[in-house]
Amino acid sequence: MRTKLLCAMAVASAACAAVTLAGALAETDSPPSAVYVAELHPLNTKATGSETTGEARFSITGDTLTISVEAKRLPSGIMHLQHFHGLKDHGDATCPTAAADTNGDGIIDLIETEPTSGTTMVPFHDDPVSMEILRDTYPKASDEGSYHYAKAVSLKDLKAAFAKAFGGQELDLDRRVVFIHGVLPATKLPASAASLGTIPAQVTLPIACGKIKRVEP
Ligand SMILES: [Cu+2]
Repeated sequence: MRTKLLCAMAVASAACAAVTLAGALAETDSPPSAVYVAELHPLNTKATGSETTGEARFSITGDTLTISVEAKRLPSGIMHLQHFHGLKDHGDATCPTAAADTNGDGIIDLIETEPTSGTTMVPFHDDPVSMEILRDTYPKASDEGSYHYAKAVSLKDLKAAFAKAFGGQELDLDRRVVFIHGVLPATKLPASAASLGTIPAQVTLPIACGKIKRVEP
């Protein structure tokens, strides 16, 4: 910004051109070394009443992993849990299909996602490195039912926290899936809709899922 202002005041000066060039080089100097993307597709649309979609993006530059999630058509005005899930045995996690509804209650609840998608691994809230799943700092959908989440973390710190929590496993982003959870508290769900511990099924109900794929380089 400052460079632009100075340049505007000293058009065509050689010093200005040099500064501008240096700035441009610095910007192109460090492209991300890897980018992973998950296209999020709706799940449990009968319960949500909306087709939640979005994109989760993982961009690595040096030691910085930037996690961002754009989501729309969410149940509005409430916080939504979001994580990547994965299999603990180095397997390749996939998003659940209709076949995951093994009890046939018309809902794919969190527990029914486990055979294909594994367990809850890394949370996307204000402190992913904490690995704490229960927090009140997940993004909240606007009244229009959308949110944008972005968080930069130290890749080294996240890898260490992950290895500690999951028996030395690597992050292996392209073997994971991203889930967004949560419907309005008043949403009627069958009593058979299972959840984690005492958390209401409305909080953990999966509403969108996407397989993480490496897109760059
Ligand atoms: Cu999750």
